[in-house]
Parts: sequence; C-alpha cells; structure tokens
Amino acid sequence: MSTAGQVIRCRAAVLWEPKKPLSIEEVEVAPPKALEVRIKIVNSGICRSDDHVVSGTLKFPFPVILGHEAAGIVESIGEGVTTVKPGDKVIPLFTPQCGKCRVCKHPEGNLCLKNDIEALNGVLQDGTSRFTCRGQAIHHFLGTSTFTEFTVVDEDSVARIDAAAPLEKVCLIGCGFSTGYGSAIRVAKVTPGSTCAVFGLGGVGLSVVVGCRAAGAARIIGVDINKDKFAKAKELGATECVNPRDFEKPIQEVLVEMTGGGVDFSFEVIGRLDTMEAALASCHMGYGVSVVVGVPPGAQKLTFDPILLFNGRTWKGAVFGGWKSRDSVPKLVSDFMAKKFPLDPLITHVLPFSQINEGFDLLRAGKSIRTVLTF
Ligand code: COD
Ligand code: ZN
Ligand code: ZN
Repeated sequence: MSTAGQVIRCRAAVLWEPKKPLSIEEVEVAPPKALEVRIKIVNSGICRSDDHVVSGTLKFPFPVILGHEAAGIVESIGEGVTTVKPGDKVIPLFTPQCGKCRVCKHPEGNLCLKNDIEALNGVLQDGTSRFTCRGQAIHHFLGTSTFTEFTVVDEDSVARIDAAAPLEKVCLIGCGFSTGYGSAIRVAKVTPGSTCAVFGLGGVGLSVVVGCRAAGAARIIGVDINKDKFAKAKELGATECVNPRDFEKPIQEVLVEMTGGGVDFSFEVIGRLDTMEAALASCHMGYGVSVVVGVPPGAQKLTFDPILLFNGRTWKGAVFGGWKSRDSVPKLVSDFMAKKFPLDPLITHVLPFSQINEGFDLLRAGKSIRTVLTF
C-alpha cells in the first residue's frame, strides 16, 4: 500500500542532548512539501562530524536526528519535484546544489548558499522540520538526517544514482570518500609525477591517498601518530608512511628533508591547528599547495608566519572535496561501478541500525575506518 501523502511512523536514532547515547525512538515523518523528497534510507555511514555533535565539539540545536552519509530509495515526492521519482536510488547531499546562487553559478564554487553547514539551523529550506517524536519537533542535520528509516530532504539536496549501484558501498560517496578524493583531484589538482603528504590516515585521509594515486602522484607520504593506519594506507597507494612521534624534530622538517625541499601538495585531514601549519610548512616554497580538509576546531584561531605564503605557497580548503554535489555524485557512483576507485577497503564494519551506538564506540576507539549501518 502506498504511503505517499501520509505521515510515516518509523524508527530513528534521536540525540536528545550532547554527550549521551543516541536513542532509537519511534518518530513521525511528515510527507514531503513542495520541492521536497521523502527517502527510505537503506544504508548510512557514521562520520566523524556526526560524533562532533554528540561530543559537543560542533554546537547544534537539539534534539536532532544526525547522519549525512547515506544511500536510499525515493518513497514519495512533493509537488513540483522533477529530478527524482519514487523508486529511484539516491544519495542525500549535505552540500546542496541549487544551481541558481552565486556559488553554484561560479565554475569553481560548490558550497551552495542554500547549505546549512554554516548556519547550523537544523531545519529544511522552508525553515521547518518534518520529524516529530513524543509530540516534539526534532531537528534535521545538514539538510539530510540519515539515522532514520525515512527522511525528508529538499530536492536540491538529493542526487539520483545508477539503479544498479550497491547502496551499502556507495553511501560513502555521500561524505567521507568524496571529501578526501575531491580534495586531491579537484581542490589541490594533484599532478602526475608529483609528491604528496597526507596528514591523518582516517577514512577521509585514506580517500585523499586514493585521489593522489588516481591523479598519478609518484610519491604519497602518509603521516599519522597511529602506526596501525600505515598498512591500509600503503594498500591504497601511500608509497611511505611516517609517525611524527618517531622523530625529535618537527614533522615538517622531516618531510622537507625527505623530499629535498618540500612536497608539491599537502593535506591536513585531522582537524588540528598545529598540523594545519605543519602541512603548510611541509610544502615547497614557490609552488607548494596545502589543502585544509579536516574540520577546524570551533572558536580557535591560528597564528602562523605569513612568510610561508609570501614565499609562494598556496593555502586552501573546501567542503565536500569541492564537488558540485548534484552534478558530481552520480558521476562518482558511475566511476566506482567502472572500478576507477575502490570503496571496500574503507568499510571495516557493517552493523544493523539498532547497534548504531556500537558504531560510534568503534569510531571513538580508533578501531573503525567506516562503519556502515544497515536498515
Ligand atoms: N598527527 C598526525 N596524525 C594524527 C594526529 C596528529 N597530531 N592526531 C590524530 N591523528 C590521526 C589519527 O590517528 C587518525 O588516524 C587520523 O588522524 C584522523 O582520522 P579520523 O578517523 O579521526 O577521521 P576521518 O578520516 O574520518 O576524518 C575526519 C576529519 C577529522 C578529517 C573531519 O574533520 C572530517 O570529516 N572532515 C571532512 C570535511 C567536511 O567536508 N566535513 C563536512 C561534513 S563531514
Ligand atoms: Zn561527514
Ligand atoms: Zn546554490
């Protein structure tokens, strides 16, 4: 029986307040309004940014349904929706692409002005929520909210993908993989034969490694304080790995020595100020490019020697790997299906949705790269 136009009662993981476990609750999901899409979530990854809200590092309105790295099937569409239809396989997009704003119209820009990443209002574009639980409105997360059996998103926050795509894998294209891979390919524009350094070998850092390799880098140096991360980094394309704790001198000096003056491209994929500066200083003067991929810690400021920039290094950053989301996500899925890059090595755990808190524990303990939840 069709559920279109009706309120759906289903299970969702609600975070009522920070520093508490997520609570699996019965929620009501209202039908999509005009230019909105209701999606049945099939798989969702757990990303570090979800945990930043749980830990309180990222301030967000509560209660909220987190999750932003997922894949699912369209259940119903609101009035005026033309780009997806019920039954389509889709990936929700935490960076929308309205196609009309100044950023969308700029050839290089991807952080569409309709995003909720900067304001963190926790509502859809019309300013309201489609979720209620125990009589209370529940906030959306980055226009996606995927830790729920059903969610509602704006039409410009969803991309239709290949009907044959394996959702339990391509869900990673919704955040972690694309963020890392695009940081190498699109943001840094890594060149064939170049030397790269990747600071932080978590799921996003490993995806940067995959991007550097795909772009033809000759040397890819992984940097991490956890040597257990090195084997997988090498499997994915790192040519060597270094642990800053094995050296007396700062890691930037080690990298400059190893490379005869500095790397062509460096990436900070940790989210720390000291490693952001170290990554910049690891670049060769005159032309080195350093990309900030890690989410900066809130309310902290950098002080650094501007001579690093004056001498010809470039410091840049981007959300979601610089990809224009609706244009790029379907192509990334096709590229995965054409075996242009792997996703399997990034998926270390698969858990039923009911065990979502175990998935968060694995992430916090550094035991998982990505846990994929099955609904
Ligand atoms: N030096 C070297 N390595 C370090 C250090 C250090 N001082 N401290 C930690 N590390 C290593 C850890 O051992 C770990 O291996 C790695 O850094 C970090 O990995 P994870 O698993 O914690 O995190 P990831 O790979 O999932 O990455 C998440 C980021 C930390 C990069 C996070 O900021 C992020 O998800 N950024 C994506 C940016 C984005 O677009 N976000 C919007 C929605 S997610
Ligand atoms: Zn994420
Ligand atoms: Zn836009």
